[in-house]
Amino acid sequence: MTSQELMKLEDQYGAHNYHPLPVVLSRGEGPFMWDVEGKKYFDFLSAYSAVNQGHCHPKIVGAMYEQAKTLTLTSRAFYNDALGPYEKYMTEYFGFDKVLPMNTGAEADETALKLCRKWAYEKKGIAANEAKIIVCAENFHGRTITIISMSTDPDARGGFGPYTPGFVTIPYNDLDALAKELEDPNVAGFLVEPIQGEAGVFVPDEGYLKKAYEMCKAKNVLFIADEVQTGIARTGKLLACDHEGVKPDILILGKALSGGVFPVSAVLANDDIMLTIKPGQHGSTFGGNPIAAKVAVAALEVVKDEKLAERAEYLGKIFRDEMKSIDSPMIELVRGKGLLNAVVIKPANGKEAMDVCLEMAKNGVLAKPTHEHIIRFAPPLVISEEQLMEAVAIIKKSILAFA
Ligand code: IF1
Repeated sequence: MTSQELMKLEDQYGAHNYHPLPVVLSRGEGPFMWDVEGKKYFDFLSAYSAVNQGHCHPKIVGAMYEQAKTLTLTSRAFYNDALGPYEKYMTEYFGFDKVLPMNTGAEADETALKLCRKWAYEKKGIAANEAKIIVCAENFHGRTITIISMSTDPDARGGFGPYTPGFVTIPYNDLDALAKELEDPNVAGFLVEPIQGEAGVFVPDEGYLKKAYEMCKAKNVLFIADEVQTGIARTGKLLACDHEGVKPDILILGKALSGGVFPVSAVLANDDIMLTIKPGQHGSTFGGNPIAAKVAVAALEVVKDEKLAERAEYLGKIFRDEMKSIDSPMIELVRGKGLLNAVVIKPANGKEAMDVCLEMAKNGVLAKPTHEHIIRFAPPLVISEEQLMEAVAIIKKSILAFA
């Protein structure tokens, strides 16, 4: 079938909850994807940072294939022989006592919220149903009812009420606002993205995370980091929190934990927090399944073996310098960390970010606008310097096409 026919099928039979770029992809390898007509593209979205290890990484896909032939799912009603070794590997890798395996990022965020509340009642001594969790404006943590209850985005939350109570919203990157809310003894946790992804790759001031962490500690409040998008080497360190030497009380991971081959998410914490959830109080049919366990170990090994954090750090600097050097009035601002970057586009001659993305797609680079005027650039971290420069040339050419 042609791209046109396939897009028509989605339009006719699929819910209209997305507005994709008109490109129909059928194959991926490393930093590249191909459409059904055989046109080759650089992937500069990486499935929102799920494919950090590159498309169809042979080691990760191999692990999945081997396990899929052997045992796929037992549920947690029984033990399986892949989960324990994964949990040991995972906790040692990130330096926590325990891991709770889930599937999607939203589920892992929900898990972290439940864990925080349980800890609040059992350890902090907050009265039943009084616990509050501080969240940031413009956050993105997923799509469930509770998570959209924490959102300030009218598209994400509008029309889906009534909302889950128990959240307090403060502006991102605002320590004074945090200090004020931390005065409330019923506050149990502070949930934060180390860099706000959906908000347009908003990087907070240097020292923000460190100071916020210390302020939480002083008030016996859990610092909960949503590293679903920023984690696993994307920003130039294994975790974005590592840039400031912060070790969260609760760490949330997803996306690239599987290299994008399979939904795998996780929540990490130490025993004093994690063991407040007892058997029967939380779980999931698929969480901790043997395929996920094997895939996640392989995906994390690739991150270390191929030094993806170091690559992201090095290539990110080059990328931002190249973007800043483009001589076009459309480039308003370039920001990011590692290979999680954004270019803020100033509309010119009636052309805006979406037009730039369509022009880039035509020329062989796939990226997506967010918030109308921001383009996110986040290639797989396995991209070589030479390939990056090739893509940079395409991006430049596409932006200059509107000069
Ligand atoms: C979509 C955005 C990115 C996340 C953080 C949890 C989740 C996400 C920090 C939930 C998910 C996604 C989901 C995707 C688009 C995307 C996104 F633009 F919406 F904000 F990446 F920037 N925490 N982010 O970024 O994980 O349940 O989806 O596995 O289409 O909704 P999930």
